[in-house]
Amino acid sequence: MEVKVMKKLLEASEKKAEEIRKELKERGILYLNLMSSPGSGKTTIIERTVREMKGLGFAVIEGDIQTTLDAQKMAALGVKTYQINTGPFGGECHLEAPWIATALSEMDLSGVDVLFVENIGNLVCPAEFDIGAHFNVVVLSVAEGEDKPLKYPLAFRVSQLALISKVDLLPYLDVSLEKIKENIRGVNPQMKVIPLSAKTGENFAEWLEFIRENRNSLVS
Ligand SMILES: Nc1nc2c(ncn2[C@@H]2O[C@H](COP(=O)(O)OP(=O)(O)O)[C@@H](O)[C@H]2O)c(=O)[nH]1
Ligand SMILES: [Mg+2]
Repeated sequence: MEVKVMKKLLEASEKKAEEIRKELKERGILYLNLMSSPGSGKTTIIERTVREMKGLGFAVIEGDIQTTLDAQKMAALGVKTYQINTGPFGGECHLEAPWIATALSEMDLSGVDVLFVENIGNLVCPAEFDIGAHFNVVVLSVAEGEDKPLKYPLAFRVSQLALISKVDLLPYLDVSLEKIKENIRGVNPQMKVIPLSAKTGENFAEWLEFIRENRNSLVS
C-alpha cells in the first residue's frame, strides 16, 4: 500500500516538473538547476553571472536545509529571490517540483529572463528529482578530486552541462583537469563541460555564452 502511495507522489511530481518546464519556456524564462556538493561554488558562480551579464533579468530560488545566507547575497545584488528551507519539514536534502511550483506562484517573474535554482548542497539526492529545469547543471570544483563523477554518477547522468569550478586552484592541487573531464565523459559522453573560475573569471565567458545562446533559442 505504502509503495503505491509513493509511486503516485512521484508521478505527480514528474507531471508538475513537465508543467513547469513548459510554462517557463512559453514565458521565455531559461531555467537552470545548479547541483553540487556544498562549497563547490554555486552561489559565487550565480553572483558573478548576475554581475557580468548585462541586459538580462535574473531570479533565484535558493534551496537550503537551514539559513537564508545565500538568499541574502542574491537579494543584495537586486535579484528576485525566494528561499526554500527544508529544515522545518524534516530536513530533506533535495528540492521537488511541487515546491518549485509554489515558489514560482509566489514570485513576481516580470522582467525575468533567467531563473536559477541553487539546489541543496550534495551530489546525491537532488539528482533523483526532476524539478522541471531546462538544463541541469552539475558543478564540481577541482578541489573535490578526479573521482567524484565515478562515485556520484547520477548527478552527471541527469545533467546536460558540467561546470568544473575553481580552476584557479589547479596549480596548488595534485589534480588533473583532463582526468576530471575524462571521468565526466566516461559517465555521460554527451555532457558539455566548461572549466571556469568565478574568482578570477577564467573562461567565465563560455558559461555566459551558454546562458545567452540558450535563452535566445528559447524565445526565437
Ligand atoms: N579559489 C576559488 N574560490 C572560490 C571560487 N568560487 C567560490 N569560491 C569559494 O568557495 C567557497 C564556497 O563557495 P560558494 O559559492 O558558497 O559554494 P556553494 O556552497 O556551492 O554555493 C567560498 O569561500 C567562495 O569564496 C573560485 O572560482 N575560486
Ligand atoms: Mg551556496
